[in-house]
Amino acid sequence: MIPTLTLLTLVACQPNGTDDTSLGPQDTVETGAPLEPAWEGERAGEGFGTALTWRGDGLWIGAPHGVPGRVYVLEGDALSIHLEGTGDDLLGFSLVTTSEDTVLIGRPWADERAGAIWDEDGEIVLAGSSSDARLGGYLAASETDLFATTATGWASGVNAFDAAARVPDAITTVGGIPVLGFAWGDAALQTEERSWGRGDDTQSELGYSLASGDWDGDGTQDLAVGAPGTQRVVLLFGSSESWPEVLSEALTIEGDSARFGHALATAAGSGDNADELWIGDPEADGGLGAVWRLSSPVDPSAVPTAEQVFLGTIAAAGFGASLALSDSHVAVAAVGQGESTGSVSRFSRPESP
Ligand SMILES: [Ca+2]
Repeated sequence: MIPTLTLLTLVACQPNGTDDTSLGPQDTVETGAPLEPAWEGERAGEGFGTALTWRGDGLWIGAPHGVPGRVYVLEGDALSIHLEGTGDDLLGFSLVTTSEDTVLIGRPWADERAGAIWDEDGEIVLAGSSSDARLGGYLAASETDLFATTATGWASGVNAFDAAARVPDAITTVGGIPVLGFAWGDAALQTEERSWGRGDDTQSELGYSLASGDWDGDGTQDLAVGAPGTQRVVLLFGSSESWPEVLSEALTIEGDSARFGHALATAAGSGDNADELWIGDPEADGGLGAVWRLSSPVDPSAVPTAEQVFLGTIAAAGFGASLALSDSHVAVAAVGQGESTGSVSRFSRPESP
């Protein structure tokens, strides 16, 4: 029996509904000049930028919705096709860079939707157990293990976890523990030992996006959970006990844009021990899309502020649908809709405020 805890009870004691919790209108910060306007995909509707990951100075870009799926690599100013899948396989729907600096690639519709994980040479690292297993929709890497979502949970080498829920919308690891996010249904978050409900707010899409990092710089990993349906991001702070057995704090950050929290990304902090949390909304500002950064380190006893760092320039392009941070750069995808090719912008990473 999995104990269930409602997140809303966790956040109910936090300051809420005051001016301090609202981002309010903000100007774009002029600290991150784009190195180039953008790089575009080659095929209409291929979903260029659906997934992004950095390895060193190279940016890996998934374009899963073309047939076949494709992975591009941007090195310097040169964009090249690195891998193509076979058929309608969604190659590149997910990407992750491991602690050993290898890039792994999800291919969730491969082989009658059994799914597979490829290494960067197109060799199979892990394959789905049966048709419709959909292995590899999303990927997460801990220091030692790779976790891939399946149609009902996650798989990792010989281990698998069936959450008996819908197809997960997100996965991350916190302190080595895999956490699944579900935007709909009773459970918003689930680990092997515990699940968190979404309470009465059934439209919040709490669990749509996840990111882990040490937001307060206390040496213990924390979790950020996006709720873009209600323009919120919830922070769960780990304790010195093993996560997630004890949650010392929960904070809710409220945005005033359309889908604040749609995308989350972690950036290793500069100058202190805390990580930075970056937040994307592809529908912000009348459809231009925007990207925010939380002030760092976060004080768990106060609602953190978020500054808008980048603002999209093309309506309905979906700028901010996905994000990836390296030590020196920020990549932001405008995945686009319909027949759009999608594009990815690369920015110098602004100094921490
Ligand atoms: Ca922490």
